[in-house]
Amino acid sequence: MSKATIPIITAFERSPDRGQGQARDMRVRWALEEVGQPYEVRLLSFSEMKESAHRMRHPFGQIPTYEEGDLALFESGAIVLHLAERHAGLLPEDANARARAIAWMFAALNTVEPPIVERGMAWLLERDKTWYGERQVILEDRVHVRLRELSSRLGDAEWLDGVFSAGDLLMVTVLRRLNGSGLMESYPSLCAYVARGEARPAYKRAFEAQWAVFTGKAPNG
Ligand SMILES: N[C@@H](CCC(=O)N[C@@H](CS)C(=O)NCC(=O)O)C(=O)O
Repeated sequence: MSKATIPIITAFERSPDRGQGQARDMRVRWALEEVGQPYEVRLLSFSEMKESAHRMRHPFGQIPTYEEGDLALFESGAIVLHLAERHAGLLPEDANARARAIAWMFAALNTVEPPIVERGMAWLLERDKTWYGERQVILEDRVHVRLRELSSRLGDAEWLDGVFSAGDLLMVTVLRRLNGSGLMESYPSLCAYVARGEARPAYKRAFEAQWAVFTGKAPNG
C-alpha cells in the first residue's frame, strides 16, 4: 500500500474507558499492527460522530471507521476481516482453517460479545433502578454461560483453532470488556488466553497508541 493510501481510522477523542483499550478502535489498531500496516487516526468528539460528515462514513454515527483510498468501511469486524484478507498473518492459508477462523470472528462478535455488552449497558444506564439487582443476576448468568462454553472449548490450547488468527484478536478484545467485572476470574484458561493476546507486541503497540490519545501524547491527539 503506498503512502497515498495510508488508511485512516476514527477513534474517540475522549474515550469513556479512560484509555483502557476497550473501545472498538483497539481491534482495528491491533489488526493494523499485526499486519504491519501504518495508519492515521481521526479523533472525533461525540457531537462530531453524529454529524453528517461522519455519518457518510458510519450510518450509525459511531467509531471505528476505516478509509483507504476510495474505500470507506464501518463495523470493527468487517474492518478486521478486510485487513486479514488483504494481508498475511491474520488468517490461515488453508481454506478450511481460514473458514473456521472467520467463524470464530463471528462467534466473538455475534455470540460472546452481545451478553457482555448487554451487562455493561445495564450497569451504565440502569444501575440506579430498583430492579437492577435482579436484572444484574440474569445478565451475569448469561455471560457465565458463554464464558463456561468458551473455556471448555479452548481447554489448554494457546489459541482457538491452531495458530493465532483474527478470530483470537476479536475474541480477546471482546473478553477484555469484562476487565474489572470479576466475572472472568473463575476461568483461569480464559484469563491466560487474554494475557497471551495482550502480550503480543502488536497488541502492546496498539494499546500504547490509544493510551497516548488518553494522555494527550498522541501525534494527532
Ligand atoms: N458493531 C459496531 C459497534 C460500534 C460501537 O458501538 N462503537 C462505540 C464505541 S466502541 C461507539 O461509537 N459508541 C458511541 C455511540 O454509539 O454513540 C462495531 O463493532 O464497530
